[in-house]
Amino acid sequence: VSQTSILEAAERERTFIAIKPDGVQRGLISEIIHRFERKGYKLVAIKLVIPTKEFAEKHYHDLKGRPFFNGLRDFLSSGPVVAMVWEGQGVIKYGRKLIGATSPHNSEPGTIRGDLAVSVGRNTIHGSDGPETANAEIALWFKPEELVSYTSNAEKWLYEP
Ligand code: IDP
Ligand code: MG
Repeated sequence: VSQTSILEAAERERTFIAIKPDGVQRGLISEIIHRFERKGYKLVAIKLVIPTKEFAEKHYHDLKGRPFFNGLRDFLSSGPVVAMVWEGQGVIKYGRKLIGATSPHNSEPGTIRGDLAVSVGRNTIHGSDGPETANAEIALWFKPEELVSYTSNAEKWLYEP
């Protein structure tokens, strides 16, 4: 067992979460971080960046060819983005639950997009959709040394030994 967590390595899952320019401009940074923090997930990396268009294309490479792709790329690079890595048991899948459906019209109340957004092109937040994309997106946005391993005091209360 690692010295930095009571969780087994396989349970120390990580996901990439980004607050998009609309979320930053609307003053929703703390609101969004709060939802991941209070759930019990651990923040292991965070920075504020304005992605270039080229970088935004890389991030959304799987959507190239879609009619909204250029608008999406231009929007992601239009202002500061809060890039983060969150860690915890099941964080990839449950992070997507906290975020809600892609279109805020379909997002349940209580989710981030359900509570805080109205339109699909301005849905405030990105979250990795699976283990492979999580790894790829973390590697795209962060250098390995920017990921901080530390013991969270809360872990012994969040997880059974
Ligand atoms: P996700 O963010 O829920 O994973 P994706 O299908 O990966 O959704 O699409 C990435 C982003 O592209 C969405 O968050 C949304 O902002 C935008 N997007 C997706 N579909 C549409 C659309 O039909 N019109 C405009 N923007 C869209
Ligand atoms: Mg996606």
